[in-house]
Amino acid sequence: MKIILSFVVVLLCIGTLKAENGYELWLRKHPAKAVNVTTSKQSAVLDMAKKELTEGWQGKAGSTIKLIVKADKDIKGDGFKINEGVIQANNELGILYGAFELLRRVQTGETTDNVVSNPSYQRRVLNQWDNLNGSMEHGFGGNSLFWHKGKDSLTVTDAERNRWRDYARANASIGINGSVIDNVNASPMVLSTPYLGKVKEIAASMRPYGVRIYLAVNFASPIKVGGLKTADPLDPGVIKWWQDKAKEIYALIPDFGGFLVKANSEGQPGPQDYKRTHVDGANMMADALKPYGGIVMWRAFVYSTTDADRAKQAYQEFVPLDGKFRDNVIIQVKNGPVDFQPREPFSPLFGAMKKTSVMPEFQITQEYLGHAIHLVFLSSMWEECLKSDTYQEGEGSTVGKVTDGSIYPQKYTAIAGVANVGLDSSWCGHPFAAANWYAFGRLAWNNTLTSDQIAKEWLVQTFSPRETNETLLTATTAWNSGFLLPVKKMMLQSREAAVNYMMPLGLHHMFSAYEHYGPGPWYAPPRVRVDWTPPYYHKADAKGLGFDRTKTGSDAISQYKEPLQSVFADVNKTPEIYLLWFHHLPWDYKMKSGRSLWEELCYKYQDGLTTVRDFQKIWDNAKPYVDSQRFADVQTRLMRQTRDAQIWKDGVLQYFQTFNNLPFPPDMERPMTTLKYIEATPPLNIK
Ligand code: GCW
Repeated sequence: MKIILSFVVVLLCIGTLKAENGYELWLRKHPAKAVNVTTSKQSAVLDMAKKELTEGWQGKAGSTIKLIVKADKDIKGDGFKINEGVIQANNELGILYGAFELLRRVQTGETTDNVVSNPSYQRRVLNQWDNLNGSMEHGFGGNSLFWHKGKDSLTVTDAERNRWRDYARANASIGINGSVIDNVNASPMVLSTPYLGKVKEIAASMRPYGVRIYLAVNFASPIKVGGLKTADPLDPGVIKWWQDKAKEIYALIPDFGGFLVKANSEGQPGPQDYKRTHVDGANMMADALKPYGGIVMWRAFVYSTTDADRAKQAYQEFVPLDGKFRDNVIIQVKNGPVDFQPREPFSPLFGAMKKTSVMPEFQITQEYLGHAIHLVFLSSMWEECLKSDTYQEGEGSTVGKVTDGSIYPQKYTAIAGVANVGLDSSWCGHPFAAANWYAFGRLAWNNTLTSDQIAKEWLVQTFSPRETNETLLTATTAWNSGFLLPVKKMMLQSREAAVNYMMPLGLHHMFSAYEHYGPGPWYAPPRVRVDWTPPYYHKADAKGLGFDRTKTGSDAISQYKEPLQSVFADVNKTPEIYLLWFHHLPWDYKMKSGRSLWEELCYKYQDGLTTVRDFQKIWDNAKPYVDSQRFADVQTRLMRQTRDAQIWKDGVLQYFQTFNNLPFPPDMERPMTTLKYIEATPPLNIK
């Protein structure tokens, strides 16, 4: 009987699932139940919390919820407590976060009593790589939300204000409280007075949701905008220029967050242009912002061709500067030592700078993970990084703990995510890419959450049936087993699948030069700097494969604290997921599975491809539970992902065969296209 009922209910659902474009994200409206929300006082933020609860309540009809702003020793920063219908926080923003959490808990069926929730990081910041002409660097969710070209580029419309408010609301719902609204490859123009006028407008739209504005700034701004002859950080004129600029900004935007700086990196100007150090540059800006409580997020993403191993350079440059930065400078470090690859070990800078605030930088936009075409849930990758043990202060000194203030005293703690959000109606392009935005926010709030939990929360909020009447609730069992469990499993497998079909076993940076999408392990034109070409990283030759980073090679392993150094030094102890990151090994090297390295590689690629093919089946089976628009959208993208996984496998393996001349294992699927064809085909991501 139950089964029949579930079936009927599913059929009912199918009939009523209206097309959705994804604009509502994880905040989809359901018919609300009656609720009585009381507040200890009146304010704009509390009114918003009240509105969210009243319009989104799905708990018991007639419940009462009290919102109380009152300090409590268990509540830190903008954290909150939820217990027996009361949300308590130190400040109003905490109440807003508590309201979103309560709604989520009701929806996901989690406890709503005895909840104490404090943020892992004080500053939870998106980095928009938005250019002032409206394009986005590696953005796949459409053009910039903030900037566009044309003579009206600085006039602000109501439609824009509404969109910014919706963006801020989505961020607030997951605890994100900051946004850097321009690209780290920054245009000096953003600091010009007309542009600051627009920044003021953007800040005003986001302020009610507690999302502060930050700007990425160009180090040469005093020359380009100020008309000075130099940008030398020790020059009194330059110092004064930044002080005046800070004063101008804070007069417009009193809660301005601060600056993000990419200096002396990939051709950007910086203090080294004047024979000064990162400390000179960062401290000069920090001093200018200090009177107003602003911070400087100074990126450690630096490398040049002078060292034989790019993976070592950030550490080499920054560790000697430890302890010299002002307390309102935070060094922003990418999760891995090279560059947002599908898999890297954690950056050795984490935990190594003991007297300086350090913040992780993750990449939400899928520059190296299939753009908005591949379904890849990045939470697994960030969880892996945050839980990696640096051993810097003994066992348990995870990346999470050495950056969130629990091991080292840091005046400011922060975390950044390079955003995947743009003007598309679905915000991020791929419907599942929104899960990565969501996951970043949730991990920034609680860096010990599991990806399993995050995937579940996101799926329930993003796809659960909107109906809430009793009969339809009996659909839950069918929905759980027919949709939630298989689709969650797919999400949780997706990052490993991408690693497998792109670059398994510690391989990295094997992308084609075109937009870092398809395979290009062969790409090495004579005049391109070597550290921008894949052979620099995979080092394939007739004998073997991989980058020797042990003592016999670049010795990058010496940047890791014991016992990790010894683990990575020893090929038998190195986890196989990092094998070719640390070692150059013969093609016939015996793997733990008993296979040779070559065979294992073949099977990994095969595994990645097969897993993605299975994703197509999982998604097709989920059809009854998804509206037609989102269903078809994901289905089409999965088709392309599967084709691309095939091309990755065929391209990379046939390329390696040109070195090793080895046959494919007997039971492995044969390629569908020749290497020659793949090399000559235009980049995969171009339709
Ligand atoms: O991964 C590289 C990207 C660049 C980016 C750079 C960075 C914004 O290919 O486009 O520039 O990293 O993080 O600064």
